[in-house]
Amino acid sequence: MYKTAFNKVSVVGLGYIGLPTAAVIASRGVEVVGVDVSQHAVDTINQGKIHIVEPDLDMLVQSAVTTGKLRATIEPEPADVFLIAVPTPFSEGFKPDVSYIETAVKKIAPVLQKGNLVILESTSPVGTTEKISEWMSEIRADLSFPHQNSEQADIHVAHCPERVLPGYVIQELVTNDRVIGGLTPQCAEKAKDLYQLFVKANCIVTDARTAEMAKLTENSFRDVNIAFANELSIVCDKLNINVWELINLANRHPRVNILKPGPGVGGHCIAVDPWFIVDSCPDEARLIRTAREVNDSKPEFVINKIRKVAEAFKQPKIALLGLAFKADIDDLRESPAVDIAQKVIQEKLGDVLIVEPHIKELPDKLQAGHVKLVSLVDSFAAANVIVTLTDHSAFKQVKPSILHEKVIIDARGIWE
Ligand code: SAJ
Repeated sequence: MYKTAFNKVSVVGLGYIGLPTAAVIASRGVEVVGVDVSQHAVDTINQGKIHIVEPDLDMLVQSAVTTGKLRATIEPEPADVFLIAVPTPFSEGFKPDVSYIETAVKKIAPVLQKGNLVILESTSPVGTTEKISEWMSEIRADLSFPHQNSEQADIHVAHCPERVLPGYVIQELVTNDRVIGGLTPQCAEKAKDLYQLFVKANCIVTDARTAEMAKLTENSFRDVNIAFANELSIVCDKLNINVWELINLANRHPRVNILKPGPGVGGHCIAVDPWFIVDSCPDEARLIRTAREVNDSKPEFVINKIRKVAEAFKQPKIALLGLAFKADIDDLRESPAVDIAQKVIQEKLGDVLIVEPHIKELPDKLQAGHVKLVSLVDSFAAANVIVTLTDHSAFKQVKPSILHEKVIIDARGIWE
């Protein structure tokens, strides 16, 4: 058991970040109340089960619920800390949509009490933490907030962006350093006390705007580097050079470390967050915008390859290997592989065999007469064209001798 000034923590948003965070805090002996708009999520968690897929999360939630340290509700209730972990997608024209944050903040405002700490974990455009302080003050004129009253405020407000990698969330929640940005230095120190309950790595304090930008920078750095690899793959295709061999060779230089080209960048973070910087500084963030455009153009490049290859067959049978947005997970959200499959199906480029070992049924948008979800073995038995869209470990086991009998579009470089 840990000694702490926080007796009760409320986690608002029980998704991929909120639920693991709630369970980890509860595992440290603190009472945690999770709040979510989904009755299904709330009911599932209260039964000690989980509604999302993440290794080891089921055991952690089950134990936290069984010991009475974690429960979920629809309506917020008073607590010492409110930790907001709701989605921040983009809307029309790649504009950040902070409406989930605004709704969450306006829901907790009525139950706030003097001395409370409010932490925003959602990835957010610069300036959002100041805004949540303002939104709360509009509803609670009886309390003072850090944007008005600096260090003397009744409520403390900080931003501590989540940085965990899907598939490794439970481990990274504890082992990753945390950047904690307060609206005032005292806000940051208070938030640091909370994270030190469960983070074994460094908790580094800064101001809220820098913390917001740090998170956007991390994902933009990755996006720009993947875009470099993707652009190289397009250049090499034109110059008739094997990009995988090229990258291997270039990476032998002690200061070169090129990432992997692929069919595009998926998921709900790296393909989204750079737009938040572009939206704030459209004239300045030129490289960041171009990287997004390069990565977003990659699915069409792969579809073009499939079109060309399919034309050569009387009866093209196209096996698409992988739908998930990255290796060894079941997450199909914002996956370029799904977009590519959808286009191949819509354009009726041939019979389509989809191999995705992590799902049992095809998503609705990929259901069509000439499409089947099959095993890897069956796909190789039937298809004349094989396209790799996700680098699942299972696909790496294919014997090279079988590959010679097929036309291969290895967009992930699995067999290179
Ligand atoms: N990808 C490539 N080539 C590569 C690496 C990745 O094409 O060399 C593709 C993947 O296939 C995938 C996409 O990029 O489609 C993103 O995958 P990822 O593994 O790079 O990242 P995410 O989106 O799963 O998680 C990222 C992480 N951020 C960084 O690594 C900087 C994670 O730490 C963040 O917490 C997460 O975003 C988030 O929630 O923001």
